[in-house]
Amino acid sequence: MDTSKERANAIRALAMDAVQQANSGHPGAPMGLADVAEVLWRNYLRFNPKNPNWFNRDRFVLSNGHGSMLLYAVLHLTGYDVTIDDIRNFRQLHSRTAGHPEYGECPGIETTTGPLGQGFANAVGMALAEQQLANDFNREGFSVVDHRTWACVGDGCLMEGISHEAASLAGTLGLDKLIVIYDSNGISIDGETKYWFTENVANRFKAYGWRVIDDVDGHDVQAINRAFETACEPSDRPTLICCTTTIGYGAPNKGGTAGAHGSPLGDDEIALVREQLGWSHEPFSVPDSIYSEWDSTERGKRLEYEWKSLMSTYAEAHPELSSELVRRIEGELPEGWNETITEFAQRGQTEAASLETRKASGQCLDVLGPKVTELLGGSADLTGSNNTQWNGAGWLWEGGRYLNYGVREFGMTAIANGLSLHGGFIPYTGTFLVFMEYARNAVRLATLMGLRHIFVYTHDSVGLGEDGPTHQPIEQLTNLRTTPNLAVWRPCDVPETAIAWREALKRTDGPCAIVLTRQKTQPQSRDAETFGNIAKGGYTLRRESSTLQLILIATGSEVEVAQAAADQLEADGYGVRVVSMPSVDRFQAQTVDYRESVLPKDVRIRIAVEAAHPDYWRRFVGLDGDVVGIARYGLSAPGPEVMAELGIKPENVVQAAVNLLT
Ligand SMILES: Cc1ncc(C[n+]2csc(CCOP(=O)(O)OP(=O)(O)O)c2C)c(N)n1
Ligand SMILES: [Mg+2]
Repeated sequence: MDTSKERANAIRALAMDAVQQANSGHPGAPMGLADVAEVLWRNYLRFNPKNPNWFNRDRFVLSNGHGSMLLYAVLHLTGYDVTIDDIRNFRQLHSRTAGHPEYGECPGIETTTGPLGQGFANAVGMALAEQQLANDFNREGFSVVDHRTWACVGDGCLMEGISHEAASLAGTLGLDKLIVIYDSNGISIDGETKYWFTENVANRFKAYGWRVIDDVDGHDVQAINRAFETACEPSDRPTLICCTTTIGYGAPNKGGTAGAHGSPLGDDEIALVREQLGWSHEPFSVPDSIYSEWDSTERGKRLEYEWKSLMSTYAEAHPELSSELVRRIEGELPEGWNETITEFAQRGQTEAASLETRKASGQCLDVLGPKVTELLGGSADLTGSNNTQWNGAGWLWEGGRYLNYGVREFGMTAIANGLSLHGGFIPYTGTFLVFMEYARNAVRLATLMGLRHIFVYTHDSVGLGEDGPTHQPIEQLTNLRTTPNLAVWRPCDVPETAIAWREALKRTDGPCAIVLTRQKTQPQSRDAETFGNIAKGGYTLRRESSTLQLILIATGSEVEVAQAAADQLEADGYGVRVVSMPSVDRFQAQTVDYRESVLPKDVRIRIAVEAAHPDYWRRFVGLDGDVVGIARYGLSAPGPEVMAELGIKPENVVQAAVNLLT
């Protein structure tokens, strides 16, 4: 028998047997893609199974992540630290071979791609990272950053809107080392896609400016080889390879049908597959001869060794560039960055001025941008509104370090996740807070994967004014704050904004959302100790002048509302404290003693003030407190009028306080 078929059959058998054993999973895609994978991993993909993080490896993203058994099987066969027991434990509690290829749990998994289409965009980000690093660091004779990014996508990925966003931008950016393999099997969960997915995919990608290699028989090894050969020839465009495959290839009854997509084939059908493929081995048993043909450890070692040798001569020829590249690869921030932004925060304190926090954020970027070269920013066509382009950043299209993502929030966020996953960059991405929802699932995946990625969300409340309720966020802050592993900051003035940026950059195990106003906010005065407490996420901004009776908790633009209410209440003889809480998650991470010092348990009369949905704050104000918030959609009018009309004003806070105090 043709040995490549045998090697592919090893994937098929592992996939169908693991899914059968788990009684859960997707055998169809791995069985359909096995021939393509066999050619790719053995002949084209450059990787080192013994060092999955080798920086110059080719990246491979399985965007149709339900086919995870394809990946687990190939990682196992090529020599990664994925054992046959890992395969046996597919989808079991705490196993490394999780339901979808979850990032960080199994060596060789480049990203988490359960949600269809996002892997495509992640791959675009990875290819962009490679392109930009190559531009910055490669020198004559030293192509130290030089790898391809491969992605496999299914019908589902290409139906998803995000694939349109990401493919469109990838075409424009000319990501020539991006190669996407389309698993065209005409099947998705509901059955034959001819009833709901009929566009000409090849022409669609040609229209995006891609090189398209069409009509490749995904079960003909020669044809696949030829297609990959062509895809690796130099081009100025990304490449799409359309492979026609049979889902569940080898299964006589279920193959070619949705029945092979997402459930075990069943013992009878599996027996027939063994017969049809001529694979007589027991489940989870692969002959040594096939293992040794798959084994890529020697080749991988050699590839990495060659790169390391190149890096050491590069270090001699270009010592500064080389140490900068190594720093970037290791994800270490440059010396002095922290001092720079802290000084800026201090200056913001002493030279207090009324300013939009989005502009304060722009000023932070002005000081950080030139120094922190790994920052790669962009906005979904709201650059001037988000204040995300620092002075001198330059547009990416003219060789600068600022990317116009276009009006593509979801694509932007997932592409930037890819930049982060690749390494060498810390991306930040801007849009209006309300349009975070367009990007929502990519935000979620950034947190799930623990990525360094800073989300800049401006126009953070009804205070944005005339654009009206479609643009005025209400429930979004709660959404962000209840997202696990997301740091959220909603600063009230320049110093808080600068500290938010500092803390966001310090994070290495997850993303951060910085939520900013469109409108000006008043500067708050702080002594040195109070200033130092900003980084604790919540702190006493204003101390009561007599026995503490009431605590006002506020964030962002409502801190000044709370302050004005406190002026009035103090004048009326009440002891009122104002707590600024720019980051709830950060505050919650403080010691019990610290939290008690800010919010003493026995002070039960508390009012939270925030121009957003009130429910979130109940956890801090309890049943004896109150929230001045907004539980309806906004209104179109000048910002201050909308705020007042919806009750975000000092008089209302005073009234709520009096109600509770008397
Ligand atoms: C965003 C998103 N929507 C829905 C799903 C559920 N889902 C998983 S696979 C699938 C069908 C995918 O079809 P295709 O990509 O053609 O995969 P194939 O059946 O060919 O393996 C769906 C709807 C998902 N994982 N992600
Ligand atoms: Mg399909």
